[in-house]
Amino acid sequence: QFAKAEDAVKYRKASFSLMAHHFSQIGAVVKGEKPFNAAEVAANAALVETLAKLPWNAFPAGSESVSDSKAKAEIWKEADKFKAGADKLQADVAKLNVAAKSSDLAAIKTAFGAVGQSCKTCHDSYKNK
Ligand code: ASC
Repeated sequence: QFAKAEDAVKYRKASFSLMAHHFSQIGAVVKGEKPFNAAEVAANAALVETLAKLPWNAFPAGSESVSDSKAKAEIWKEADKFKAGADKLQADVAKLNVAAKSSDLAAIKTAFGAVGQSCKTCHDSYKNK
């Protein structure tokens, strides 16, 4: 899929950046910094659900040693646990998307919190500061 390890790093960073952007758009609404526009939240949640599928094939063996990557070696040492975290995130963002489509702000807040926890759990184990 990637000719060079650097290309995989670029790809996974790009997908995480886009995901963070669209997730934080929902975050602004959840935190009351932006008015609740249901269609906008739904559009962002749909994008997050799609984007959350992308990074996981971009962690090929050998890409742990790229210098501008924050990925920890544990990703490759605990591949099953890393995959479980990726699957959990995708299940959580699917729920966020369902909540977003319902236009129920309380449900969106709950689902948003679960996704954020999923992000954090993986970052704590697998991402360098
Ligand atoms: C974000 C973002 C993350 C997660 C994480 C949640 O908006 O960019 O990495 O939420 O901070 O704990």
